[in-house]
Order: sequence, then structure tokens, then C-alpha cells
Amino acid sequence: MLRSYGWDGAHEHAFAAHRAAGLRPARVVLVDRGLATVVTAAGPVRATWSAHSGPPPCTGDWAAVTTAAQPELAALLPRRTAIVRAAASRTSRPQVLAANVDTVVVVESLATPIPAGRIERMLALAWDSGALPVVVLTKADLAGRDPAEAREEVAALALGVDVLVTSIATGEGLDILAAALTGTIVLLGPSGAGKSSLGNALLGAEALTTGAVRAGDGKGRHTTVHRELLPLPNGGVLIDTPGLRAVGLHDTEDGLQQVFAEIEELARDCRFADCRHTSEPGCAVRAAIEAGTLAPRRLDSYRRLQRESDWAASRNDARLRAERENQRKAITRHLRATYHFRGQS
Ligand SMILES: Nc1nc2c(ncn2[C@@H]2O[C@H](COP(=O)(O)OP(=O)(O)O)[C@@H](O)[C@H]2O)c(=O)[nH]1
Ligand SMILES: [Mg+2]
Ligand SMILES: [Zn+2]
Repeated sequence: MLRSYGWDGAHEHAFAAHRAAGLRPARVVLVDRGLATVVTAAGPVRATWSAHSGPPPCTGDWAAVTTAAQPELAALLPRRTAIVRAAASRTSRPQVLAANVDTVVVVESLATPIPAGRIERMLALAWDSGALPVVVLTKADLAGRDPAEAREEVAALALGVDVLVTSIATGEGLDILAAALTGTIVLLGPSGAGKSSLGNALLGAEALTTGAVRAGDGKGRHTTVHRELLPLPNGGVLIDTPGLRAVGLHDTEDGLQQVFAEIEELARDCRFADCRHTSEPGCAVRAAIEAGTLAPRRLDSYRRLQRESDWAASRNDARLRAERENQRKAITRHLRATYHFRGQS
């Protein structure tokens, strides 16, 4: 039962101490209204967790669950991978969108112009998570252009990533997609891109709700409300997500270096090691732009995403410093109160 949710020997090994403590393994399917739906060997249960026991659970986590009438997530297994987006506000933490993902499917529709920057952003997020990205361009039947040409255009900004073209109307590309996916798969992309439709094609069932696109603006209704996890018929596990139009990057430097590998490679030939590729002499990046071998848009996009990632990282550092400071003050207050009390007695 749990095997179809991705449980393997390495998990069993990591779980030994929890087993000995009388806990049972479970995978988190979805988290909503303060409870987690988890799948155990005996089926799904709704479980609580204590706010003091580390980070909150998210879809894809493996957890150790108590056998009480009201099951509780006693611990989470260390995450093999985690897809992390920037915090929503100055005081909140970066948000884990999904854990223990092997393949991130970046889904974009061919019915609308290709959003190069958003694909680069999603790929950075995917690489940084530790999972392997794949780009899927959906709705080939609605493309106002040659899908093969669109595919080439995306392949040029998705270095080292498979780019597939699909259509659920004609069935194009669906076999290739199914073959390209392994392990736990997450579908990421804006609402209306065709994620749930792809999910249903992979599941071979209408298990996921899909939405009709509003006429005119090409946008979908928000039909998928939760991130949810389902086993695939031929092995593997699927996580469908609601639309992510604006996903902020959180400290994604490694992912960005991977996405913009050709710029990193060029930069090694710049005369100065700290070249910023603006007006330095002997700049190999600017030379490539002048020679027409590097699109200026790529460098602009790299800079913009780097700034965003750095900013989110520094904001998070500031939040952690503030948290530590508050903790220190609380401890000091506690000690003072204790000494004061002793002093009186
Ligand atoms: N013509 C066509 N329509 C599609 C395709 N894939 C999805 N759709 C439609 O696009 C709309 C949004 O799809 P959905 O899967 O709900 O998108 P999601 O929001 O990304 O999950 C639905 O009306 C689907 O029927 C496709 O390949 N071709
Ligand atoms: Mg959906
Ligand atoms: Zn340079």
C-alpha cells in the first residue's frame, strides 16, 4: 500500500527508530484547516501535529504517526528535496510547496505567448529543490504557431532540460511525457495551463477537477484548491497544485547558476573575476551579446532573478536574527524573573 506512495527500503531504514517507538509511517497527501490527510499502510487518516515539533508538514512529506484514536504527526522524516518559495511577508517563513519531489513538471500553455522569464524562474526553483525539471508545453492544438518552433525557443532557455509538447485534445506527447516521469512528480504552473488535465491523462482517470478557461483572457478559474498527492497507475506519485502565477524566489543562487549556465560559463573568460558585465574591459559576456550569441534578455533576466533571490535571502536572515533576538530577550526576562523571585525568598 505505502509502496505505491513511494515508500522504499531507504525510508524503512530511516524509520527504524520511529518503528521501535511504536509509530507508523505515513505520507502527507494534503494539509488544510490545520489538519493533514496522510496515507498509512491501513489507509488515509486525518492527523494533527504540534506546532513545537519543527516545521509544519506539507504535501509529499513522510511522517511518523501515532496510533492514537486522534492520530498525531510525531515527526517528519528529513526531506530529500523541497520546493521552497519566498515568504509572503517580512515576518513569515519561506514556504515549502512540496517535499520529496523527484521530478518538477513546469507546465505552460501554447495557447498564450511563451513567458520566458516565468519559465526561467520556475526552472531555478526546480533545480534548487534538488529535483529534476521537465518543461511541458500544453495545448499544442491551440497554438497559433508551429509547436516545434515554440519548443525550440523554450529549449534555448531551458538548458539541459527536456521540453515536451502535449495536447489532451489530440493525445500528442502524452506517452512521451508518461515515460519521462519518475518517482514523485509535481505539476507547477499558472492556473489554466492544463496541469490537472495532464494529471488526469497520466492517472488515466478524471480524478482531478479541471476548469474551463474564461473566454477572452485565456485565464482559468482556480479549480484546484489544494496541493494533493495521488499514486499513478504505472508507479510514481503525482502532486497537482493550484495555479502559481507569482512565485517568489527564495535564496535560489544554485538553481539560478544552473538555469543560466551559459552566462556563468562565459563569465569565466571575463578579464576580472568579479566582472559585473556592465562596462568592464575584457568582458566575455558583453562580447557574446555584441556578437549576437547571447540574447540581452537572458542577462537581464538573470540579474533580475538574482536580485530577487538575494533580497529574499537577506530578508529571511533579518527575520531569523529578529527571532533569535526575541528568544534571547525572553530567556533574559525569564532568568530575571527567576532571580528576582529567589532574591525575595
Ligand atoms: N484544447 C485544449 N484544451 C486544454 C488542454 N489542456 C487543458 N485544456 C483545457 O484548459 C482548461 C484548464 O485546464 P486545467 O487542467 O484545469 O488547468 P490547471 O488550472 O493548470 O489545472 C480546461 O478547460 C481544459 O479542458 C489541451 O491540451 N488542449
Ligand atoms: Mg488544476
Ligand atoms: Zn564580464
